[in-house]
Amino acid sequence: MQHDPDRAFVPLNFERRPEDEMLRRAREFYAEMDRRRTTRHFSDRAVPRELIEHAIRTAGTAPSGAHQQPWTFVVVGDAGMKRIMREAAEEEERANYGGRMPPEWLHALAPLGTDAVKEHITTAPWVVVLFRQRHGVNADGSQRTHYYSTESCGIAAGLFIAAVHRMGLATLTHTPSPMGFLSELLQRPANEKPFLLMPVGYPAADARVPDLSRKPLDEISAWFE
Ligand code: IYR
Repeated sequence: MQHDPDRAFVPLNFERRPEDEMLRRAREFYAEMDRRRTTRHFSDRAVPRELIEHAIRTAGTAPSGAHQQPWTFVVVGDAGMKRIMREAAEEEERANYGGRMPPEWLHALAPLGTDAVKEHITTAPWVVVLFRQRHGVNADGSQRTHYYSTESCGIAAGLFIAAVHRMGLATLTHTPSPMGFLSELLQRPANEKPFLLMPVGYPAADARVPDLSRKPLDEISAWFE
């Protein structure tokens, strides 16, 4: 590696723990994350802005290609903007559910109970739209390549979802398709592409989730020991 001697390195601030404590923490974190569920049913109860700020800060700790941090989190709490976003998303989704998605896709979605109605966009107090910066823009307006921006944004989204769950709120990963209308509505620059829309709030008192189970460890891993 070509190490640039002018770039500072600092000691890693790493906390060593006894193995029994590591195992306890690993179990506790898994148990907490395994309680996370995606629900489509949100309460309109207000959520302090500071909580969303913290979820975004946590997402921003994600590793990224060449540490380029190729993400912008656009946060919408404005009721009028949420209504316009919902209308635009529902228009696209009506086309999707009404024939643009092939039968195989509709069949795969059937157990999740999704449809073209996107009530969560107007009900949840906050809608966070994660934009992926396809490339950076230098001070002179020229383009700077961003490496692995899709993977980077996926990791950041995962941390955002974990942060939201950990603080006691719910979110939903929604990918209205196509999503281009969000760039225009939210006035994003041309280098940014909408990646994921995540309403954040309390689940509704009568929130329901599909009766799903998760694949066990042996189905999601392969080991060479
Ligand atoms: N974008 C549509 C369809 C949809 C697709 C997948 I893959 C899902 O897991 C859920 C929905 C929608 O948001 O309804």
